[in-house]
Amino acid sequence: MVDLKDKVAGVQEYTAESIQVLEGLEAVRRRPGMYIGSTDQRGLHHLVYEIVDNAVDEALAGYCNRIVVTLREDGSVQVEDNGRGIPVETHPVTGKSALETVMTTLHAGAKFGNGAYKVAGGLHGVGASVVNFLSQWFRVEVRRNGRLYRQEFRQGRPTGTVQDLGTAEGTGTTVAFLPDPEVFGKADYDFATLAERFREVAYLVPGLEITLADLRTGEERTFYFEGGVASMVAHYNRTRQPLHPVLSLSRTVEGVQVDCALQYTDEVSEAIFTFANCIPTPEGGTHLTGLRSALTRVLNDYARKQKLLKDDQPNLQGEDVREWLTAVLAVRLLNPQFEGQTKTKLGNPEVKGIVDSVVGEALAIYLEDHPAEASRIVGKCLTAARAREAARRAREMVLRKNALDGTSLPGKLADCSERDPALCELFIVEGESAGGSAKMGRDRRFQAILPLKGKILNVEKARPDKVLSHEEIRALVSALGVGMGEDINLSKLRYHRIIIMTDADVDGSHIRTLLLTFFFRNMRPLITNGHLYIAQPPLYRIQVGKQVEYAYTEAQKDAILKRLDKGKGVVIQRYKGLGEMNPEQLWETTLNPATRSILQVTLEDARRADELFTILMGDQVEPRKTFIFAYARQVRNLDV
Ligand code: 0RA
Repeated sequence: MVDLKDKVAGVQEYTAESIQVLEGLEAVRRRPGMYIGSTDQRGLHHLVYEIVDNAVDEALAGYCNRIVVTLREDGSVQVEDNGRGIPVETHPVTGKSALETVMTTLHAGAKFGNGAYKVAGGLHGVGASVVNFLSQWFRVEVRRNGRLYRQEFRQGRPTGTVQDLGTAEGTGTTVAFLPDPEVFGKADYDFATLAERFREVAYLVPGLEITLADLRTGEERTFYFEGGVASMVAHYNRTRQPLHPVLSLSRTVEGVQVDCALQYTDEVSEAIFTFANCIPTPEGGTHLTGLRSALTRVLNDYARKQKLLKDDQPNLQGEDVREWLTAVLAVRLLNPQFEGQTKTKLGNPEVKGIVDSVVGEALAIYLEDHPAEASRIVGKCLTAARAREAARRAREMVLRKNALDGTSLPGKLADCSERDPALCELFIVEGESAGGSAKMGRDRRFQAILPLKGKILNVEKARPDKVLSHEEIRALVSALGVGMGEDINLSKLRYHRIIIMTDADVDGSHIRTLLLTFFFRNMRPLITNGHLYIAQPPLYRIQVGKQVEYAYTEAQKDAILKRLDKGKGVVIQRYKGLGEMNPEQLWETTLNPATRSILQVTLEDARRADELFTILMGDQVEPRKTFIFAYARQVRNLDV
């Protein structure tokens, strides 16, 4: 913080106001970037816009129709307008002229304008004083009351009061300034950039003529458009084939002036340019939201009413009604709120509804009155909707293909470390808890685990055409890496043994049936090449003392019990599901190649599963129970 007392000491004649003025000046010179964004070429252009915008305000107020901007050899800029002239009369309280106050007080414009400046522009509204503060020299000449006045400044400080230079004709203001080389270095303006902005302003203020003259190069451009935003749309579309004449409207509702022009063309490229008080709003805001909402609503209403959109067709979406559109939307309001990253987004909430209703009404009337044009426009929107749908489907295909090609492995897969597929096994495990045990119990060097959610097979999802929409099945396909159907590529198979491991109950056999059917229909070569197996977990655990044995069938259980001495106290545990086994038991009984038994699936097995699938879909319970043991060939103690 600056200590005011230190500053004021010994300068007793300073008033409170003059201290404030000095503070503003010093703040701006210390941190110019805070006020004009940067001190490069953009900042330099910003200075020019700031002064021009003041003249534009005078034009918007209806008092000025000509502005001449001159870039001079020495790097200085002159902005001349034919408005009323900035007041030079002395203010009774401050004892200063309005001119000096505006040029030496931060944000004076708003305070000073008070109604006279009804719609204040100013790119960021920092005011002419900032330009003055950042200029080596700054000179204002005013023609007013039949006389010519002048006041000059150096680095923001007046070198004297307003001088009366004698009689003069007309009215107007001429500001000339040299951006301070201490701040900006050598002034380097870009003619094209400045010209584009002035072209824009000329569209937005119809009837205003703006000339940009560059004395360094001799270049000169003059912009003048009577047609306003409609001219802007026509200009933008000059290389396109329009579907109808430019539709434009200008209305003021509740103090908000809305100027909008739009035209559909046969070229796909949404182009909507929005402005608030002549300032571009590339970040959009409430005015743009209102316009978009009106377009979508009115075009849908019209298309429905005219039966161009059938009852069973979904509504046109926002993007559909903008795809072929060029539009300019300019609003003017008293207190614009600029928001967003770069303060180029209009925030005033009331503007949305106003733009929506004003534009909606005009568009609805236009469509009603011009049926031929209307059907051309709606036709384009429908085309856009169809294209959007087609694009969505194509995108889905690509994503699905990508998800299935094995380049991206599913997150739930616990892969093995071995990279030789001939040595690798994939266990497809039913249920989260069994999946957990399997992950812990496996030999992670060559055994991978893919857990499937328990309720994988409900009848609806098992419908053949829906199977692939099942996330679990997609995970399986991408884990295997071979693709499916006609594109199947066995050389990409990531595991040479694929082992289905499900509970020995109805749900388990249900899931096996689904998986077998799926493999039969979509990956048959996996079966014919002997890659597909079914794990066989034990049904019983039989313990006598420290001796433990497992039985995989009822007959086995009986044989074991017969062999054992029953007097010692036999403990028999019946496994109802894989989840009841801890990791060690699972390894011992079902995973360990040295001790487990697995069943190799034959094509005939799968074919019958496929047949059975239909039965299962028919909800017959009985065949499910016995199905798997009926036609799977048992392979015991298969060596790795
Ligand atoms: C407010 C009041 C009056 C003139 C202006 C603003 C004005 C400001 C600028 C800035 C650049 N050129 C300008 N031209 C005019 C005068 C009001 C009156 O005369 O009654």
